[in-house]
Amino acid sequence: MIRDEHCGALSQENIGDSVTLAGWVTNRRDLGGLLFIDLRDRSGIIQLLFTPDREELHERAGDLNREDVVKVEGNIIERGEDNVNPDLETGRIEVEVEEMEVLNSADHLPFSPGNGLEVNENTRLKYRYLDLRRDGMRENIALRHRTFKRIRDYFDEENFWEIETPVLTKSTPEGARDFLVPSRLHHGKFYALPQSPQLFKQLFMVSGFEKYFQIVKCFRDEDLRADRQPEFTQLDLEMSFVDEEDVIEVTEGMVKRVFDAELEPELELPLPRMPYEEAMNKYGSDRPDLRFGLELIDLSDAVKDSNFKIFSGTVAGGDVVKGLCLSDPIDYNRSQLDSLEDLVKDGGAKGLLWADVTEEGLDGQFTSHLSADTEKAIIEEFDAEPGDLVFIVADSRRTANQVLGQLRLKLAEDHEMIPEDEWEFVWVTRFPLFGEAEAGGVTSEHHPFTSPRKEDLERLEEEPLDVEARAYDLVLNGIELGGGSIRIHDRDLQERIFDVLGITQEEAEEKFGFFLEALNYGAPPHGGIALGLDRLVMLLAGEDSIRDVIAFPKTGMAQSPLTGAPMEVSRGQLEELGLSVDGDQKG
Ligand code: AMO
Repeated sequence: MIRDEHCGALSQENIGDSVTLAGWVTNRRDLGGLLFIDLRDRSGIIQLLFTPDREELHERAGDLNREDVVKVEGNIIERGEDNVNPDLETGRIEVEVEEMEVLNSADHLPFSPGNGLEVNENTRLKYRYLDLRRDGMRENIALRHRTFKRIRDYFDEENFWEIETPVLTKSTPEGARDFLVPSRLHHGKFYALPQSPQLFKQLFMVSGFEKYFQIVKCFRDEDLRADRQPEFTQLDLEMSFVDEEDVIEVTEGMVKRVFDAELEPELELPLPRMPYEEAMNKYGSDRPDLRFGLELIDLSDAVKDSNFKIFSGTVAGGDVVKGLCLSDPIDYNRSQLDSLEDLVKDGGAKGLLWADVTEEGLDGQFTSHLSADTEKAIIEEFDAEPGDLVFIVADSRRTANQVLGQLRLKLAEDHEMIPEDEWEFVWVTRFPLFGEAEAGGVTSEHHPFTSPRKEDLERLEEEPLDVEARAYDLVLNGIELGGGSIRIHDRDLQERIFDVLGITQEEAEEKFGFFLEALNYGAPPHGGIALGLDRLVMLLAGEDSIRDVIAFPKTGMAQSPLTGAPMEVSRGQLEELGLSVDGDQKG
């Protein structure tokens, strides 16, 4: 062994010990001949002391550069009372160095890990291995490791088996584009990288494995955001002979294990639940952030007879008038209010009305059109006080909820209403099975293998939008952590669902024939869930982006500044694959 101790593991108990350490030169201070160097390894930092009486050693230490890799031998001594560093775990001791060997010297670095945060993210990602030397990143990666370990231990105790599923596979419909891999042996054919192991885990249930889990990479070619990466990690699980409650219970146990190990206070189970419809109506989102109120208020009843046509006409047409009431509003100027209106217009709403609440009633551009009674009814419905600011949207229920949901988040941010260090979990339940597809017809809210509620089976074809799914999503602080469902285990029902989705029998056969056939050979009732582990660790770490908890993430443009991926390939490689690419190729 090159060393016999780790820097961060030493304490006053080691005073008098002679130790051999190895690590990186972090800081150097020259105090009138006494030379101090902070030596860092993964476990932490310890101060090295070079005294001038060891002249040659002292001189060599003076020549060290930041991030040089060195090995030192010396004795642990107590620091003088004046030299104690309370910010450092090892701040009461130091190593009086007797020998030093430079194991490798470092060139001038593109940035120093110590101030990595001031560097732009592209540079950090290009030199990610240096960025990972930062305390914050190292802690995040360590937290990720601890969390994965706890999850594995938990599911092992719960009798689950971790089983891998193929990465070169066939498309699984999770609503994103597939990443494709061309086949060399079969020109013109492609593997798809899995968007999730959905069908394979269901096949495990047909195999009789009963309880499966996997920490697994998934791949989705979709627009990236702070909480989305093209490759990300799921905790995927599936169970046989279960209903919703069983899956929810085992998931909650895992979440509790993981959170209690890192955070206070202890998580109380069961976690709260909210039907989808309530989430949409009150918060305008199926992933409501419950750390603050600011609920959406339905004014339709209060304004249905108003002489203001925008209100009465909207309600008469079957649409809704809804709004938000803000207490202690900041002093928005006109252009800020206009940009709030742009926000809701970008979301598809026709417009946004706003008014101040005064002792006399409402005061806004549109309020001269309102009778005193309507004003009073609106104020009552909002439970508003003088000084409040109200925002109102008249639109289809879907649009009104959606844009007010976005406005709610924006107003909460502007007013710093979102407390940090609060953990508001909620299971969103009773999802619709289908939503309206943009191109007409319906599309799956989750995925097409989700089971409808038994009671709704007879209206599957006639009123698909009213069919409820046996699905549940786990939401934390407004972020969707995971989603799952009880599945269809009956081939006829699965085919009916494909039919409602407009997937022809031939298409279904071509895409999922292998799976449909499996349903013929004794498929047990089953269900499961998948959680986004990058998101879970991001929340535990208090970060805003999953990039900060992934060792080598992609940029928002799905590129790796480190490796240069994606990259062009040689003509030879393309030919082998039977492919050609438009435009110039490197030869
Ligand atoms: P779903 O598509 O909801 O369900 O995915 C489960 C969870 O995975 C996370 N997630 C992502 N994280 C980072 N980047 C992404 N691009 C990304 N996409 C999804 C989210 C999400 O809640 N097979 C089903 C699960 C099931 O039914 O069992 C599935 O994949 O946290």
